[in-house]
Amino acid sequence: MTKRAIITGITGQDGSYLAELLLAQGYEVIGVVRRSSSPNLWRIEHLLDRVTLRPADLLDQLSLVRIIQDVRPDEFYNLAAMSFVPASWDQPLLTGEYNAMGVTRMLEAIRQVDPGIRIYQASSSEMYGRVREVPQTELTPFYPRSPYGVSKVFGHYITVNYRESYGMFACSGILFNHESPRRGLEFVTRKVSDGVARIKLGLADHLSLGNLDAHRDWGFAGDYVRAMWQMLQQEQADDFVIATGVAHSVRELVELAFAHVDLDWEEHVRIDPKLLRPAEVDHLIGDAAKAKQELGWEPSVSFQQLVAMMVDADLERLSSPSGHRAATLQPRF
Ligand code: NAP
Ligand code: F7E
Repeated sequence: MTKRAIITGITGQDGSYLAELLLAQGYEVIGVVRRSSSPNLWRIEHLLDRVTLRPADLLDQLSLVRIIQDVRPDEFYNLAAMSFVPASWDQPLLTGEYNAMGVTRMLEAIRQVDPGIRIYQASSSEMYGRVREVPQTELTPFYPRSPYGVSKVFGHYITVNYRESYGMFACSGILFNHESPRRGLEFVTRKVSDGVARIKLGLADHLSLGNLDAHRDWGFAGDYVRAMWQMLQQEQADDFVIATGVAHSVRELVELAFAHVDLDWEEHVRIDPKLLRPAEVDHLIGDAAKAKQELGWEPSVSFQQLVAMMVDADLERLSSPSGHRAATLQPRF
Protein backbone atom coordinates (compact mmCIF):
# COMPACT_ATOMS: atom_id res chain seq x y z
CA MET A 1 0.00 0.00 0.00
CA THR A 2 1.20 3.52 -0.79
CA LYS A 3 2.68 5.24 2.25
CA ARG A 4 1.69 8.83 3.04
CA ALA A 5 4.02 11.38 4.59
CA ILE A 6 3.47 14.92 5.81
CA ILE A 7 6.47 17.27 5.62
CA THR A 8 6.40 20.58 7.47
CA GLY A 9 8.96 22.99 6.02
CA ILE A 10 8.62 21.52 2.51
CA THR A 11 9.50 24.93 1.01
CA GLY A 12 12.87 24.88 2.82
CA GLN A 13 16.17 23.33 1.77
CA ASP A 14 15.70 19.97 3.51
CA GLY A 15 11.98 19.76 2.76
CA SER A 16 12.66 19.94 -0.97
CA TYR A 17 15.28 17.15 -0.91
CA LEU A 18 13.17 14.99 1.41
CA ALA A 19 10.12 15.38 -0.85
CA GLU A 20 12.22 14.20 -3.82
CA LEU A 21 13.47 11.19 -1.86
CA LEU A 22 10.01 10.16 -0.61
CA LEU A 23 8.46 10.53 -4.07
CA ALA A 24 11.21 8.32 -5.46
CA GLN A 25 10.30 5.71 -2.81
CA GLY A 26 6.68 5.78 -3.98
CA TYR A 27 5.23 7.85 -1.13
CA GLU A 28 2.30 10.22 -1.40
CA VAL A 29 3.77 13.50 -0.14
CA ILE A 30 1.74 16.22 1.56
CA GLY A 31 3.63 19.44 2.25
CA VAL A 32 2.65 21.97 4.90
CA VAL A 33 2.94 25.58 3.72
CA ARG A 34 2.17 28.73 5.63
CA ARG A 35 0.33 31.53 3.89
CA SER A 36 2.46 34.20 2.28
CA SER A 37 1.57 37.17 0.12
CA SER A 38 3.81 35.96 -2.69
CA PRO A 39 4.84 32.45 -3.76
CA ASN A 40 7.84 30.92 -2.08
CA LEU A 41 7.99 27.64 -3.98
CA TRP A 42 11.23 27.93 -5.97
CA ARG A 43 12.83 24.90 -4.28
CA ILE A 44 9.89 22.60 -5.09
CA GLU A 45 8.74 24.07 -8.41
CA HIS A 46 9.84 20.89 -10.19
CA LEU A 47 7.73 18.77 -7.81
CA LEU A 48 4.49 20.74 -7.80
CA ASP A 49 2.60 18.29 -10.00
CA ARG A 50 3.56 15.41 -7.68
CA VAL A 51 3.08 16.79 -4.15
CA THR A 52 -0.03 18.11 -2.43
CA LEU A 53 0.38 21.38 -0.55
CA ARG A 54 -1.84 22.11 2.44
CA PRO A 55 -1.96 25.26 4.57
CA ALA A 56 -1.04 24.92 8.25
CA ASP A 57 1.24 26.67 10.71
CA LEU A 58 3.25 25.49 13.71
CA LEU A 59 1.76 28.46 15.58
CA ASP A 60 -1.77 27.17 15.04
CA GLN A 61 -2.74 23.99 16.88
CA LEU A 62 -6.07 23.58 15.10
CA SER A 63 -4.48 23.72 11.67
CA LEU A 64 -2.11 20.90 12.68
CA VAL A 65 -4.90 18.72 14.09
CA ARG A 66 -6.97 19.28 10.96
CA ILE A 67 -4.26 18.34 8.49
CA ILE A 68 -3.35 15.18 10.44
CA GLN A 69 -7.03 14.18 10.65
CA ASP A 70 -7.55 14.75 6.93
CA VAL A 71 -4.34 13.12 5.69
CA ARG A 72 -3.83 10.32 8.25
CA PRO A 73 -0.15 9.98 7.34
CA ASP A 74 2.09 7.03 8.12
CA GLU A 75 5.06 9.36 8.72
CA PHE A 76 5.36 12.98 9.83
CA TYR A 77 8.60 14.91 9.24
CA ASN A 78 8.78 18.13 11.27
CA LEU A 79 11.35 20.24 9.41
CA ALA A 80 9.65 23.62 9.86
CA ALA A 81 11.55 26.06 12.05
CA MET A 82 13.02 29.49 12.39
CA SER A 83 16.42 28.19 11.33
CA PHE A 84 18.76 31.21 11.07
CA VAL A 85 20.81 31.53 14.27
CA PRO A 86 21.43 35.35 14.24
CA ALA A 87 17.69 36.03 13.78
CA SER A 88 17.05 34.14 17.02
CA TRP A 89 18.67 36.96 19.04
CA ASP A 90 16.41 39.48 17.29
CA GLN A 91 13.27 37.39 17.81
CA PRO A 92 13.87 35.05 20.77
CA LEU A 93 10.21 34.68 21.68
CA LEU A 94 9.07 33.89 18.15
CA THR A 95 11.97 31.44 17.83
CA GLY A 96 10.69 29.64 20.92
CA GLU A 97 7.12 29.67 19.59
CA TYR A 98 8.20 27.96 16.36
CA ASN A 99 11.01 25.69 17.51
CA ALA A 100 9.94 24.74 21.03
CA MET A 101 6.17 25.24 21.41
CA GLY A 102 5.68 24.42 17.71
CA VAL A 103 7.18 20.96 18.24
CA THR A 104 4.95 20.42 21.27
CA ARG A 105 1.87 21.47 19.26
CA MET A 106 2.85 19.02 16.52
CA LEU A 107 3.44 16.14 18.96
CA GLU A 108 0.22 16.83 20.83
CA ALA A 109 -1.79 17.03 17.59
CA ILE A 110 -0.40 13.64 16.53
CA ARG A 111 -1.01 12.13 19.96
CA GLN A 112 -4.64 13.23 19.86
CA VAL A 113 -5.39 12.09 16.32
CA ASP A 114 -3.24 8.96 15.92
CA PRO A 115 -0.30 8.23 18.25
CA GLY A 116 0.84 5.47 15.87
CA ILE A 117 2.15 7.98 13.29
CA ARG A 118 5.96 7.86 13.01
CA ILE A 119 7.59 11.22 13.74
CA TYR A 120 10.90 12.79 12.74
CA GLN A 121 12.01 15.92 14.64
CA ALA A 122 14.75 18.12 13.12
CA SER A 123 17.22 18.64 15.98
CA SER A 124 20.54 20.39 15.54
CA SER A 125 24.24 20.32 16.39
CA GLU A 126 23.70 23.90 17.64
CA MET A 127 22.43 22.20 20.82
CA TYR A 128 26.08 21.33 21.66
CA GLY A 129 27.13 25.00 21.51
CA ARG A 130 30.11 25.40 23.86
CA VAL A 131 31.03 21.78 23.39
CA ARG A 132 31.49 19.47 26.37
CA GLU A 133 33.20 16.71 24.36
CA VAL A 134 35.00 16.27 21.02
CA PRO A 135 33.66 14.81 18.76
CA GLN A 136 29.99 15.11 19.73
CA THR A 137 27.81 12.00 20.01
CA GLU A 138 24.22 11.25 21.06
CA LEU A 139 25.47 11.16 24.67
CA THR A 140 27.35 14.49 24.69
CA PRO A 141 25.66 17.01 27.07
CA PHE A 142 24.12 20.11 25.48
CA TYR A 143 25.28 23.71 26.10
CA PRO A 144 23.40 25.87 23.58
CA ARG A 145 24.77 29.35 22.81
CA SER A 146 21.81 31.09 21.11
CA PRO A 147 18.04 31.32 21.53
CA TYR A 148 17.93 29.07 18.45
CA GLY A 149 20.08 26.42 20.19
CA VAL A 150 18.03 26.69 23.39
CA SER A 151 14.75 26.31 21.47
CA LYS A 152 16.10 23.22 19.68
CA VAL A 153 17.08 21.62 23.02
CA PHE A 154 13.45 22.02 24.11
CA GLY A 155 12.25 20.52 20.80
CA HIS A 156 14.67 17.61 21.22
CA TYR A 157 13.69 16.76 24.79
CA ILE A 158 9.94 17.15 24.25
CA THR A 159 10.28 14.64 21.39
CA VAL A 160 12.19 12.22 23.65
CA ASN A 161 9.60 12.84 26.35
CA TYR A 162 6.62 11.99 24.12
CA ARG A 163 8.41 8.79 23.10
CA GLU A 164 9.06 7.82 26.71
CA SER A 165 5.72 9.03 28.16
CA TYR A 166 3.35 7.74 25.52
CA GLY A 167 5.36 5.10 23.65
CA MET A 168 5.14 7.14 20.44
CA PHE A 169 7.53 6.40 17.56
CA ALA A 170 9.32 9.76 17.70
CA CYS A 171 12.92 10.14 16.49
CA SER A 172 15.18 13.13 16.90
CA GLY A 173 17.91 13.56 14.28
CA ILE A 174 20.80 15.64 15.60
CA LEU A 175 22.04 16.94 12.26
CA PHE A 176 25.25 18.87 11.80
CA ASN A 177 25.37 21.66 9.19
CA HIS A 178 24.27 20.50 5.77
CA GLU A 179 24.28 22.62 2.66
CA SER A 180 23.44 22.60 -1.04
CA PRO A 181 22.72 24.95 -3.94
CA ARG A 182 19.25 25.27 -2.35
CA ARG A 183 20.61 26.64 0.95
CA GLY A 184 19.23 30.04 2.01
CA LEU A 185 21.48 32.94 0.94
CA GLU A 186 22.01 34.10 4.52
CA PHE A 187 23.91 30.97 5.65
CA VAL A 188 27.67 31.19 5.33
CA THR A 189 28.29 28.48 2.70
CA ARG A 190 25.70 29.89 0.31
CA LYS A 191 26.66 33.47 1.08
CA VAL A 192 30.21 32.54 0.07
CA SER A 193 29.26 30.57 -3.07
CA ASP A 194 26.92 33.36 -4.19
CA GLY A 195 29.51 36.03 -3.36
CA VAL A 196 32.31 34.22 -5.22
CA ALA A 197 30.10 33.80 -8.29
CA ARG A 198 29.11 37.49 -8.24
CA ILE A 199 32.73 38.60 -7.98
CA LYS A 200 33.83 36.22 -10.73
CA LEU A 201 31.09 37.54 -13.03
CA GLY A 202 31.87 41.19 -12.25
CA LEU A 203 28.56 41.75 -10.40
CA ALA A 204 30.31 42.59 -7.09
CA ASP A 205 33.84 43.40 -5.95
CA HIS A 206 33.88 42.18 -2.34
CA LEU A 207 32.19 39.91 0.19
CA SER A 208 31.59 40.89 3.84
CA LEU A 209 31.89 38.15 6.44
CA GLY A 210 32.06 37.78 10.23
CA ASN A 211 34.06 35.20 12.18
CA LEU A 212 36.42 33.26 9.87
CA ASP A 213 37.76 31.12 12.73
CA ALA A 214 34.55 29.19 13.46
CA HIS A 215 34.72 25.50 12.50
CA ARG A 216 31.78 23.45 11.24
CA ASP A 217 31.22 19.86 10.16
CA TRP A 218 29.60 20.52 6.76
CA GLY A 219 27.84 17.88 4.67
CA PHE A 220 25.48 17.71 1.67
CA ALA A 221 21.74 18.09 2.41
CA GLY A 222 20.80 15.35 -0.08
CA ASP A 223 22.72 12.83 2.03
CA TYR A 224 21.19 14.05 5.30
CA VAL A 225 17.52 13.69 4.30
CA ARG A 226 18.24 10.01 3.52
CA ALA A 227 19.14 9.58 7.21
CA MET A 228 15.80 11.14 8.26
CA TRP A 229 13.89 8.56 6.25
CA GLN A 230 16.11 5.70 7.46
CA MET A 231 15.42 6.62 11.10
CA LEU A 232 11.68 6.12 10.57
CA GLN A 233 12.19 2.68 8.98
CA GLN A 234 13.79 1.18 12.13
CA GLU A 235 12.00 -1.16 14.55
CA GLN A 236 12.59 1.16 17.51
CA ALA A 237 12.48 4.93 17.59
CA ASP A 238 15.80 6.47 18.64
CA ASP A 239 18.01 9.55 18.30
CA PHE A 240 20.96 9.77 15.89
CA VAL A 241 23.83 12.15 15.20
CA ILE A 242 24.28 12.77 11.46
CA ALA A 243 27.64 14.30 10.50
CA THR A 244 30.66 13.75 8.27
CA GLY A 245 33.22 13.61 11.11
CA VAL A 246 35.38 16.25 9.39
CA ALA A 247 35.46 19.93 10.40
CA HIS A 248 36.71 22.96 8.45
CA SER A 249 36.99 26.63 9.33
CA VAL A 250 35.03 29.38 7.58
CA ARG A 251 38.46 30.61 6.38
CA GLU A 252 39.10 27.25 4.67
CA LEU A 253 35.65 27.41 3.09
CA VAL A 254 36.42 30.86 1.71
CA GLU A 255 39.88 29.86 0.42
CA LEU A 256 38.49 26.82 -1.36
CA ALA A 257 35.52 28.63 -2.92
CA PHE A 258 37.63 31.51 -4.30
CA ALA A 259 40.37 29.12 -5.49
CA HIS A 260 37.72 27.13 -7.39
CA VAL A 261 37.33 30.12 -9.75
CA ASP A 262 41.03 31.12 -9.64
CA LEU A 263 40.57 34.14 -7.37
CA ASP A 264 42.59 35.16 -4.30
CA TRP A 265 40.14 35.46 -1.39
CA GLU A 266 42.31 37.99 0.48
CA GLU A 267 41.74 40.54 -2.28
CA HIS A 268 37.94 40.34 -1.93
CA VAL A 269 36.89 39.42 1.63
CA ARG A 270 36.21 42.15 4.21
CA ILE A 271 35.51 41.49 7.86
CA ASP A 272 32.41 43.26 9.14
CA PRO A 273 32.20 43.29 12.97
CA LYS A 274 28.40 43.64 12.71
CA LEU A 275 28.35 40.03 11.48
CA LEU A 276 29.95 38.69 14.67
CA ARG A 277 27.47 36.93 17.00
CA PRO A 278 26.77 37.84 20.65
CA ALA A 279 27.91 34.30 21.55
CA GLU A 280 29.67 32.04 19.06
CA VAL A 281 29.78 28.28 18.61
CA ASP A 282 33.48 27.85 17.89
CA HIS A 283 34.00 24.28 16.84
CA LEU A 284 31.55 21.52 15.96
CA ILE A 285 32.49 18.04 14.79
CA GLY A 286 30.14 15.08 14.94
CA ASP A 287 30.60 11.35 15.41
CA ALA A 288 27.96 9.50 13.36
CA ALA A 289 29.16 6.00 14.31
CA LYS A 290 25.75 5.00 15.67
CA ALA A 291 23.99 6.04 12.43
CA LYS A 292 26.61 4.17 10.39
CA GLN A 293 26.19 1.03 12.45
CA GLU A 294 22.41 0.98 12.96
CA LEU A 295 21.10 2.76 9.86
CA GLY A 296 23.91 1.96 7.44
CA TRP A 297 24.10 5.71 6.75
CA GLU A 298 27.23 7.29 5.21
CA PRO A 299 27.80 10.68 3.61
CA SER A 300 28.62 10.55 -0.10
CA VAL A 301 29.77 14.13 -0.84
CA SER A 302 33.07 15.54 0.47
CA PHE A 303 33.53 19.13 1.62
CA GLN A 304 35.57 19.89 -1.52
CA GLN A 305 32.84 18.45 -3.78
CA LEU A 306 30.16 20.37 -1.87
CA VAL A 307 31.91 23.72 -2.24
CA ALA A 308 32.54 23.13 -5.95
CA MET A 309 28.91 22.09 -6.47
CA MET A 310 27.61 25.24 -4.77
CA VAL A 311 29.94 27.68 -6.52
CA ASP A 312 29.21 26.10 -9.93
CA ALA A 313 25.45 26.26 -9.31
CA ASP A 314 25.61 29.95 -8.37
CA LEU A 315 27.79 30.74 -11.39
CA GLU A 316 25.24 29.07 -13.64
CA ARG A 317 22.26 30.78 -11.96
CA LEU A 318 23.81 34.25 -12.03
CA SER A 319 24.93 33.83 -15.64
CA SER A 320 21.35 33.39 -16.85
CA PRO A 321 19.35 36.63 -17.25
CA SER A 322 16.41 35.40 -15.15
CA GLY A 323 18.73 34.10 -12.43
CA HIS A 324 20.52 37.40 -12.18
CA ARG A 325 17.28 39.32 -11.87
CA ALA A 326 15.90 36.94 -9.23
CA ALA A 327 19.17 37.19 -7.32
CA THR A 328 19.00 40.98 -7.12
CA LEU A 329 15.59 40.66 -5.45
CA GLN A 330 16.95 38.47 -2.64
CA PRO A 331 17.65 40.01 0.77
CA ARG A 332 21.38 40.35 1.58
CA PHE A 333 22.69 39.50 5.07
P1 NAP B 1 15.03 26.32 6.00
O1 NAP B 1 15.54 26.20 4.60
O2 NAP B 1 15.17 27.60 6.73
O3 NAP B 1 13.47 25.94 5.96
C1 NAP B 1 12.61 26.15 7.06
C2 NAP B 1 11.19 25.78 6.67
O4 NAP B 1 10.32 25.98 7.80
C3 NAP B 1 10.60 26.63 5.53
O5 NAP B 1 9.84 25.79 4.69
C4 NAP B 1 9.68 27.59 6.29
O6 NAP B 1 8.61 28.07 5.52
C5 NAP B 1 9.15 26.66 7.37
N1 NAP B 1 8.54 27.35 8.51
C6 NAP B 1 9.11 28.27 9.31
N2 NAP B 1 8.25 28.64 10.26
C7 NAP B 1 7.08 27.94 10.06
C8 NAP B 1 5.82 27.90 10.71
N3 NAP B 1 5.54 28.64 11.79
N4 NAP B 1 4.86 27.06 10.23
C9 NAP B 1 5.10 26.31 9.15
N5 NAP B 1 6.28 26.32 8.47
C10 NAP B 1 7.26 27.13 8.93
O7 NAP B 1 15.66 25.18 6.92
P2 NAP B 1 16.45 23.83 6.51
O8 NAP B 1 17.89 24.14 6.37
O9 NAP B 1 15.71 23.14 5.45
O10 NAP B 1 16.32 23.01 7.88
C11 NAP B 1 15.22 22.14 8.12
C12 NAP B 1 15.12 21.87 9.62
O11 NAP B 1 16.31 21.27 10.09
C13 NAP B 1 14.92 23.11 10.50
O12 NAP B 1 14.12 22.72 11.58
C14 NAP B 1 16.32 23.45 10.98
O13 NAP B 1 16.26 24.16 12.19
C15 NAP B 1 16.88 22.06 11.13
N6 NAP B 1 18.33 21.90 10.98
C16 NAP B 1 18.95 22.37 9.86
C17 NAP B 1 20.30 22.15 9.70
C18 NAP B 1 21.04 22.61 8.46
O14 NAP B 1 22.27 22.63 8.49
N7 NAP B 1 20.34 22.92 7.37
C19 NAP B 1 21.03 21.45 10.68
C20 NAP B 1 20.36 20.97 11.80
C21 NAP B 1 19.00 21.19 11.93
P3 NAP B 1 8.73 29.42 4.60
O15 NAP B 1 9.31 28.94 3.30
O16 NAP B 1 7.33 29.86 4.53
O17 NAP B 1 9.65 30.37 5.33
O1 F7E C 1 27.08 29.99 10.26
C1 F7E C 1 30.18 31.99 10.70
C2 F7E C 1 29.16 32.04 11.83
O2 F7E C 1 24.81 30.79 9.62
C3 F7E C 1 28.19 29.10 10.32
C4 F7E C 1 21.70 26.44 10.58
O3 F7E C 1 21.28 25.60 9.54
O4 F7E C 1 23.53 25.01 11.08
C5 F7E C 1 23.20 26.34 10.74
O5 F7E C 1 23.60 27.23 11.77
C6 F7E C 1 29.40 29.81 10.92
C7 F7E C 1 29.10 30.57 12.22
O6 F7E C 1 25.19 28.33 10.22
C8 F7E C 1 29.37 34.72 8.47
O7 F7E C 1 29.59 32.93 12.86
C9 F7E C 1 31.13 33.98 9.47
O8 F7E C 1 30.10 30.29 13.15
O9 F7E C 1 26.02 29.16 8.10
P1 F7E C 1 25.74 29.62 9.47
P2 F7E C 1 25.03 27.96 11.77
O10 F7E C 1 24.90 29.15 12.63
O11 F7E C 1 26.10 26.98 12.10
C10 F7E C 1 22.96 24.51 12.29
C11 F7E C 1 23.37 23.08 12.47
C12 F7E C 1 21.49 24.72 12.35
O12 F7E C 1 20.76 23.95 12.96
C13 F7E C 1 20.99 26.04 11.86
O13 F7E C 1 19.58 25.95 11.58
O14 F7E C 1 29.85 30.80 9.99
N1 F7E C 1 30.10 33.15 9.80
N2 F7E C 1 30.71 34.97 8.67
C14 F7E C 1 28.99 33.58 9.18
N3 F7E C 1 27.73 33.09 9.17
C15 F7E C 1 26.80 33.75 8.42
N4 F7E C 1 25.55 33.28 8.38
N5 F7E C 1 27.13 34.91 7.72
C16 F7E C 1 28.39 35.42 7.71
O15 F7E C 1 28.65 36.46 7.08
